[in-house]
Amino acid sequence: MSAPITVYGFGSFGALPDVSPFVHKLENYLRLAGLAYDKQPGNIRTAPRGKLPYIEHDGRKVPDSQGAIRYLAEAGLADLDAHLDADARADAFALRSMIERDLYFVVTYFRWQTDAGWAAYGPTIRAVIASSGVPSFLLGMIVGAVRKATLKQLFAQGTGRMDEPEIVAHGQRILETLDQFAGRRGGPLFFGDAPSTLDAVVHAFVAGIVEPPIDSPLKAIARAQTALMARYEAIDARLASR
Ligand SMILES: N[C@@H](CCC(=O)N[C@@H](CS)C(=O)NCC(=O)O)C(=O)O
Repeated sequence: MSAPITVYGFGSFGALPDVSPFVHKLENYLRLAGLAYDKQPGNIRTAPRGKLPYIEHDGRKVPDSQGAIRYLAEAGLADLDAHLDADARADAFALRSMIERDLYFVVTYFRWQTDAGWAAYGPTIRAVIASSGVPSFLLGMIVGAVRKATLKQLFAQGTGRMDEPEIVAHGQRILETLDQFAGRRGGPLFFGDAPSTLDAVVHAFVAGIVEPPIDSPLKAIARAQTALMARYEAIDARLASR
């Protein structure tokens, strides 16, 4: 029997297993691969790369959702992408990059920067930070500092310098591109009947847009992408059966 796997994340957000789509992706991957895991609250100050998620397995700490997925394949524990040919791998890499390095910041903007987003999301971040043991008299200050640091990242990355219509248009372009690709191959999942890493990624990020009680224009745009939503529902059903 293999050593247990522990996933370090932040904590749930309503129906989502974690506030972070990267933690959600990794949990999706493990569930789709049928690998049991334990979930623990992580600490970004002691996390191997100062970010969550990371996993612990067999005495090793492995940072980064994709790093953990690569490690699981190299350790012979699971490789959900073994069935992909070179063409599918190229598509999957391009789409994952677009989601994780572009759509992520659009989603971040609508959670952390807009007044409506922060009104809905801020209390969850406050609860996550409170559960890490921050004394209540410091809580407001720490939450404010974390929000400020996140907005600084958004500005440094570039999304924070765009005006809102540009951000919406960019998010729409990404969701429409995903919809195009979703309809390109036979379903029910992105690359046929067997799940892949891209299914885990798409599910986590689409869920992060359509499920939370955050009123952003992205929600209606995502819901209008029928091929993408069909894939999302199929992955969701697959996850529910695990
Ligand atoms: N490439 C990383 C990204 C992880 C990431 O950006 N995590 C964010 C939360 S969504 C984080 O830990 N942020 C803490 C910080 O930047 O201080 C992965 O795939 O795991």
